[in-house]
Amino acid sequence: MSINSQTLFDTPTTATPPHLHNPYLPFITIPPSMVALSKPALQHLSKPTTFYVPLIDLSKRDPKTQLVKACEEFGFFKVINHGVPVEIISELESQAFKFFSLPLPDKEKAGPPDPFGYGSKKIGPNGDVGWVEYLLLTTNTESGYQKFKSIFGEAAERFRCVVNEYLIAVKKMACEILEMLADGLKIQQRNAFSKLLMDEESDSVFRVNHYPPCPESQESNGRSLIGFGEHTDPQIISVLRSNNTSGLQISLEDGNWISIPPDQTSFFINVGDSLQVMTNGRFKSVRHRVVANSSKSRLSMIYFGGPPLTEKIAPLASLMKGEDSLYREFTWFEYKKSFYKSRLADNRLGLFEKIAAS
Ligand SMILES: O=C(O)CCC(=O)C(=O)O
Repeated sequence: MSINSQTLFDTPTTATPPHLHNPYLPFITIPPSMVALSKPALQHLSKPTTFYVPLIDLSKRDPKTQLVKACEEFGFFKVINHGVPVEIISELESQAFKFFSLPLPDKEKAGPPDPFGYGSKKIGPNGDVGWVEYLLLTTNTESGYQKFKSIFGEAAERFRCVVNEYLIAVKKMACEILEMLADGLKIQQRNAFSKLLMDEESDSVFRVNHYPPCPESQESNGRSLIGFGEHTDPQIISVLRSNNTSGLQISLEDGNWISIPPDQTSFFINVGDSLQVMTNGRFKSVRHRVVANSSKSRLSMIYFGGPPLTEKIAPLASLMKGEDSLYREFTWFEYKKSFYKSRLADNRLGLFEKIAAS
């Protein structure tokens, strides 16, 4: 069972300008539809149970069995000794903070996110909102950066270079993980998953989220606002790195929400819907969300490794061993079209499950 939107409630809170000195003044108007969690609900849902985030040390000789187990049990794990240079991560983070500290009208010149560019509060086209502002970029180098030239000037080029360096390193790590997973599943073709990210036409995206601090008491009567509503990632694999501000939560199979302690030196990996389908449900696409932090800014950077638009997504034959496919085949393009019509919290794979369709 996973938690549904009835355990959340809409907050008809209107703007209550809280802090005259709040550096995030443009954020103080809370849209009426912004979702908040009551304190008791949060405490109940984020039980400090005995859950430990699976920890994978990529410098160890053979973590494939651990990797497979983590993907089967939670669809979520943390990697250390990942080989992504700290300097690249720090530079990208500082460039991103620099961008988000610009006045709102300047940032808006890099918007709207149609689908790439700067966005604030609105997530997607179907009414989802969160206490977040973000940059959404394609991983195909050039497109999208024109929007930044007018505000970043010369710095736009440097920003593009740092994003590229970061993406090269993170994609390499993601592909290594996918290859170890294929090994762990005894798939002959080691690159069965990774080749989709390596493909020149790979439809991967990069997102930088900034969650300004959101003081609980005055803005929402002790309720904590949702920074990014619950959802699963549609692609194959997501690689998330954040600064040391908490907020990320994952949903366990029993519906409990677990807060994930931040760790700026590590990466967190999510299994996406497409990998769930390719493994015929053996790997779990993890449901997750972000709760706004009351005192500190959170900055997260996520690489979403996706397949080419024309790629057919279906369980790999070598994993079926006589089982029936749980999903009807679809192209990544069809899946994208379908999830762009949905809300964040919807069970978007549901439409492609064979049982649901019959
Ligand atoms: O910001 C985070 O930590 C996670 C955000 C997220 O889930 C997303 O952008 O899809």
